[in-house]
Amino acid sequence: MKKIDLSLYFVVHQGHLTTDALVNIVLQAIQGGVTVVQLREKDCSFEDFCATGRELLNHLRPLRVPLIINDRVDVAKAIGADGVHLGQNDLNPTAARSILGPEAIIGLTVETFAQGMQAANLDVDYLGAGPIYPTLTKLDCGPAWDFTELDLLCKLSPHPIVGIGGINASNVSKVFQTKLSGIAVVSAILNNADPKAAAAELMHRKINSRLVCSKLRI
Ligand code: TZP
Ligand code: MG
Repeated sequence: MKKIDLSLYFVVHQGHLTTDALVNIVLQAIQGGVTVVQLREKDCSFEDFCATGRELLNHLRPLRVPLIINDRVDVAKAIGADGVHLGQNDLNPTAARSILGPEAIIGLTVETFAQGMQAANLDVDYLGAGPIYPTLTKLDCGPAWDFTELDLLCKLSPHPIVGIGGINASNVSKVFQTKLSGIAVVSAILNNADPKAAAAELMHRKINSRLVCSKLRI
């Protein structure tokens, strides 16, 4: 069984940043508590995606922080990334597993409770449930999750679940009243002038929220 700490999952894209600047932000965020990094590039050539991915890998491997590639199994395979994150319309997880092998971390997006339950028998390592809240970072996603359904899925699913979409310091405590294993964020860290402090604040609020829940036995 692969061990992956999903507590604070940072999804990044290069945008106008240089690769050095992106790496710098990621390293600061890791100092603040980020446990997994995903490289998510939507308009990027295979070569550029691989080049940025390799640079991140060079820095993340010594820190033992996994690098997940969004959508592109070919990129993940080419650079030897730790895994891939797949949407419902990407290559299916079974095919991805046969390409990447048993050690690869494979994540799958679920936008509905039904998709979450359908994933029960799939050979994936975690589910990404989103959006938790509406977000400007991804405009083409479905409606936000209902928290009661989300919590039920967390209880029934054999896979750990990460919540994504619109999560920030002001709502993370509420998000962690659910049974989610972790949260995934883009803008809450990437758009913050101090990525380390932003990550640390999210982790701090998670810990406090879980402490309150356990005291109240929620
Ligand atoms: N999938 C669902 S919402 C989302 C993705 C990739 C974007 C999350 O970005 P942010 O800035 O944390 O809302
Ligand atoms: Mg996708």
